[in-house]
Amino acid sequence: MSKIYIALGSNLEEPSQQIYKAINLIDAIDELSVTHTSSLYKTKPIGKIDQPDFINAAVKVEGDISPENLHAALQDIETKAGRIRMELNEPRTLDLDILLIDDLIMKTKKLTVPHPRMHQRQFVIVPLFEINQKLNIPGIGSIDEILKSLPDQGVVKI
Ligand code: PH2
Ligand code: MG
Ligand code: MG
Repeated sequence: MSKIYIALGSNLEEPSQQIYKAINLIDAIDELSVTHTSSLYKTKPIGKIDQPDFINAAVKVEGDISPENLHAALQDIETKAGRIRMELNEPRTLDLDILLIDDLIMKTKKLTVPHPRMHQRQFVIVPLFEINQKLNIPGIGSIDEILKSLPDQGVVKI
């Protein structure tokens, strides 16, 4: 049974509803169950800043699924939410990013685990810390050290 952490984000078309719906759809994936859900956070956009604020959250899921099938299943949910893939960091109805799969470190053309930018983003680390304060990010370090190292990026629990 793998322990998997997924980040959720939305800044278009009722973002909070997008996040709640996505959590239900992740739980509905045959091989997986959602075991922990963070609060929702209102967050300032990082990267391209002239876009609406985001709602972000994180979930822990357990189950047996290959990284490739998990990635495909999450992309399916993004597509169902009406996500149109444009440029990196554009506004989106739904973004589902695999953060961690156990202690796995992997890099393919489609997928890098741990997520390569997760430790730079308060909108990922704050919800993740809420659901597990003891996490270790393989190759990077403990989540409490990462959290302490991050500057304020405008992340507010709602
Ligand atoms: N996602 C991005 C880029 N910037 N900023 C916030 N606050 N939240 C996000 O989910 C986000 C972002 C690319 O995936
Ligand atoms: Mg993302
Ligand atoms: Mg993504």
